[in-house]
Amino acid sequence: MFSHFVVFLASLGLSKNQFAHAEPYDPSSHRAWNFVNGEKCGLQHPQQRVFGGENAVLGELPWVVQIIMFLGFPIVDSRMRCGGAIINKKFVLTVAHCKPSGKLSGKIKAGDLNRDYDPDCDSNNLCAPVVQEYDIEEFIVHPEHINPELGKDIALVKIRDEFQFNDFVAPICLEYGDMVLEDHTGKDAIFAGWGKFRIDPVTSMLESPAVLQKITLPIRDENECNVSLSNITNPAVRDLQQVETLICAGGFPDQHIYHGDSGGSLAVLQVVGDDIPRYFAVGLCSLTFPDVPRDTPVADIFTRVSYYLRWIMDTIAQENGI
Ligand SMILES: *[C@@H]1O[C@H](CO)[C@@H](O)[C@H](O)[C@H]1NC(C)=O
Ligand SMILES: CC(=O)N[C@H]1CO[C@H](CO)[C@@H](O)[C@@H]1O
Repeated sequence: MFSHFVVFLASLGLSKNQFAHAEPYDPSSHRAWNFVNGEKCGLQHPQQRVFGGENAVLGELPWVVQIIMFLGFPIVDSRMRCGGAIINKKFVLTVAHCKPSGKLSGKIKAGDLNRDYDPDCDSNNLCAPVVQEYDIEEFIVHPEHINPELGKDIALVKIRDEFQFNDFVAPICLEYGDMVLEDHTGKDAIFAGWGKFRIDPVTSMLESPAVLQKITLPIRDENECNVSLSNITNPAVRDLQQVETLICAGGFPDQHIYHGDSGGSLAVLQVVGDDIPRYFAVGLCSLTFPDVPRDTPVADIFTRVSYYLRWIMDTIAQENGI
């Protein structure tokens, strides 16, 4: 599963004090609050339990979407594919470096499980509705984003039309209240994507899965994040990082994330008050290290969503004219 966008900037001409100090933000009193965290956010609707294995099942991760790039025709190179998470009927949360550039255009696909079949059916012959595909109306990148190695790697994708919510297409929740102050260290998070996921033993080529893959990744502490940052090759870029705006996860030998998973969300199951447990988007896959040898694993770097909640809410408010 995966992503990797290491961009070398020869000279940046930036210094650390040019970045405004960011802080986590509680969005629950924002004027756009009723546009997110709908009644059905962060719930799983598994149609059938599967024990063991990494294949996701129908309805298990209904917020997961693919961002497919087109150059007239769909691009098959997994480095040109990304993931994202539905947060309401019009918006997907992803990373800025997934924005289609040049002559590329993008589309959003929701409600998919096995890319080779549509509709997807389980072994009991229970089928999901057909996959929903939408044109992108606007790909809104965080205004201070320059490149993924510098952080602020976050974006909102506004689709034309609206997602039709059902058990297989539904939003993830955004953190609110005291949750935005938690660093989540030590918790298990789930991550899912159709990125490259294994090396074919015969051809030694990296293979992409047909079925959405899920993986449980432990959230690491800040020190582990610093170790990951130390693996960024360009020192000028590395030293400008603000570790508190990142969240690091995984990095054990069998937990590599590969090309094609950028933008996917790291989801943590939380209970707030007397509500039922729901999945919340705490991170977005930004920088991974697929070339680091597996015996010196390095945790993958995600954008910490809680630092950008004010921007997310302001953008949704603006797009809704409120
Ligand atoms: C991580 O690095 C930053 C910047 O160098 C530093 O301020 C912070 O104390 C480090 N954190 C840990 C846990 O070592
Ligand atoms: C490939 C690479 O640079 N790996 C380094 C990542 O950072 C750790 C800790 O600083 C080093 O031990 C690795 O060699």
